[in-house]
Amino acid sequence: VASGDGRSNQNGCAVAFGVLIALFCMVEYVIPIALVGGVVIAVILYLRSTFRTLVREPEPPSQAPDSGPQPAYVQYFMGPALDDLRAVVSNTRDDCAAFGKACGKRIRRGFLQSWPEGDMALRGVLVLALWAGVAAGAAVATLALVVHTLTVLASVAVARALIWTLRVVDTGLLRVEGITITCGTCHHRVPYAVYACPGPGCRRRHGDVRPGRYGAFRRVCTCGTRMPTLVLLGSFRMRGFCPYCDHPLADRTGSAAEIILPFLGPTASGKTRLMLTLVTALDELSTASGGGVEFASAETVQRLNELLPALARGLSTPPTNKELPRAYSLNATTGRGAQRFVHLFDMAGERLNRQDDAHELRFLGLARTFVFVLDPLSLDGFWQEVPVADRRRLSTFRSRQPPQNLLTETSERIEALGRRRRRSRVAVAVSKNDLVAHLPTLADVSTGSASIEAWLVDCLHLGNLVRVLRHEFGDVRFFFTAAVVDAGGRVDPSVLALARWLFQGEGLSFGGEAS
Ligand SMILES: Nc1nc2c(ncn2[C@@H]2O[C@H](COP(=O)(O)OP(=O)(O)OP(=O)(O)O)[C@@H](O)[C@H]2O)c(=O)[nH]1
Ligand SMILES: [Mg+2]
Ligand SMILES: [Zn+2]
Ligand SMILES: [Zn+2]
Repeated sequence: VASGDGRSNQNGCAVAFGVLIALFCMVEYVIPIALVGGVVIAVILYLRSTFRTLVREPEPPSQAPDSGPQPAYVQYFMGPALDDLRAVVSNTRDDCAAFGKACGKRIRRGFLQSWPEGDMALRGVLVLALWAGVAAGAAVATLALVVHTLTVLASVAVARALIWTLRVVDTGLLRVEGITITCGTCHHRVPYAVYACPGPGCRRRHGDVRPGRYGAFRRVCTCGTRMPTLVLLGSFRMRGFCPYCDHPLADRTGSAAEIILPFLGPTASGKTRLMLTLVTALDELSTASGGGVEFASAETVQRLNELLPALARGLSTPPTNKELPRAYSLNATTGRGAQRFVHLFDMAGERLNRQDDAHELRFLGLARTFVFVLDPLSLDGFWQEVPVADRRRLSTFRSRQPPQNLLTETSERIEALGRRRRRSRVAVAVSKNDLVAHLPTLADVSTGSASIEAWLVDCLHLGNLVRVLRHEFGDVRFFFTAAVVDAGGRVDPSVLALARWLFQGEGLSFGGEAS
């Protein structure tokens, strides 16, 4: 019995010793292994979730197009980056939790439930190791996610700051260069053109392509076509439309400052003819300086090609129709690199007489330079002096409406539209000079502005009109104009002089005297 007791004691000691060694091994190895395992698994789960979200998704644009008004993809840092961040965080968290749970289950089933009842210490160590691993993994995963979140947030902040800076710089550059966009059809000043997507077969329109929600330097249309956002990158090369009336804007609009030039005067005073010769004069001056003039819209090409041949053949220009005028848009450049969009507004005198339409003539409020056309033949004081022999011939060209009231009212209308007086300029073109220059009544009048002004005031009793003009405009200049071209198609020098004054005052300088 005694020996039997001793053996069982020995057995008991051996078991206790074995358990101790096992405990020691577990504490020494299992817990560190669990810790390392937890960390490695957390890192793997984090990397897997990041890889799945950022890399394995299809190439950017990785999201659906924006459901907002613009048919384009949202720029990555303006939205999707935060969605991806949310996805990485929640996926990593869910994966880690799932993995921790799965480990717990396995240990419970595989080890703890099949182990002998009495080995509480071993079970304790295993549970401890599991928790240590889970805790270490959770800590490392949390750390990785915090670093990830901070990095993404910092990148988003930097990218957004860059995009908005780009937008401010772009707007600033346009301001400094005085670049504006005016619709030639409805005469609205357009803050930014609507552009047609240049992608083949794509008819989508993009409202505001400036750097912002949809891209920094480029935006991606729903069809996948990349579109430049900045004038510097050539956004003006896309086809632009007016956001107010949906009509096409002038070609390359938005790439240079504009000159708005309204021609105002009574019916048959000579506005259309003067406008046509000014187009020719601008072309001559630009070409002579090393630049040139392009007609900037298909409509301009069509309408000017209808009118200009009459001028070359010395025929009469037809009366202008009474619709709201559509601009003749030209893109003029000089040899010195200056470029301007010139919008010429030629309206029927009859329409100008209608006071109730005043609010429709928005271009009057946008222009800084005006051409008032004054037919001397329409003034009774002048007509009386025309020799009877000439009257018959001249009466076919004569405007029947004296200009005083119309021009006075028009300048008051311009004033009311808020032009800053000191900056606006008016050229008074005393028209049809080729027809009347030889008449005795003009014998003593030179072609200088002061001389013409004195003649209008003293001989033709237009003192009141001249006073109103001097009051309403910062700069008033008087010209005699002969809206004719010679056999070689060259415009009369009087119109060249008018063109120089009109366009140089708006920043188109042609250099030395172009003959
Ligand atoms: N010879 C000559 N004819 C001119 C000149 N200016 C105008 N005319 C003629 O005068 C007539 C009226 O000229 P337009 O330019 O059509 O007049 P308008 O002011 O545009 O007239 P509406 O459009 O009806 O308001 C036409 O027969 C022109 O050919 C000019 O400087 N010289
Ligand atoms: Mg006309
Ligand atoms: Zn418009
Ligand atoms: Zn498109």
